Amino acid sequence: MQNRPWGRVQSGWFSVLLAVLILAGSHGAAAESKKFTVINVLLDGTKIWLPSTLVVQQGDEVELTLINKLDEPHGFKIEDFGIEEIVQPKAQTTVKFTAARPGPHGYICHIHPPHVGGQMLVLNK
Ligand SMILES: [Cu+2]
Repeated sequence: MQNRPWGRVQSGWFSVLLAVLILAGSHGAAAESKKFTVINVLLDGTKIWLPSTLVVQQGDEVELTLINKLDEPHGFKIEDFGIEEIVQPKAQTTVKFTAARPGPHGYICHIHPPHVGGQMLVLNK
């Protein structure tokens, strides 16, 4: 009679432990999906895509939501990944790609050279 509750508790913990191990295993093995929001703002008279640095792991599936808060179209280009978008005023767009190549990959507004961009840093797996 008294062994039954113990049996239940132990198998309960075992299930939790098993689930944690399975989750931990899949977490480490599969490429992750990384989502970021990148916003175009005017700061002291300078147009800037923020944040200025994004960090991902090589092989990650990257999803960027590009938001343009300003009154004219702006570009977002990551040449190394073949990304070249125009984001309309007060609008947003989403781009998806795989961060296949490690290293720093700059992003710019390709229609306004003074417009400040940033970099996506892809870490080696
Ligand atoms: Cu621009």
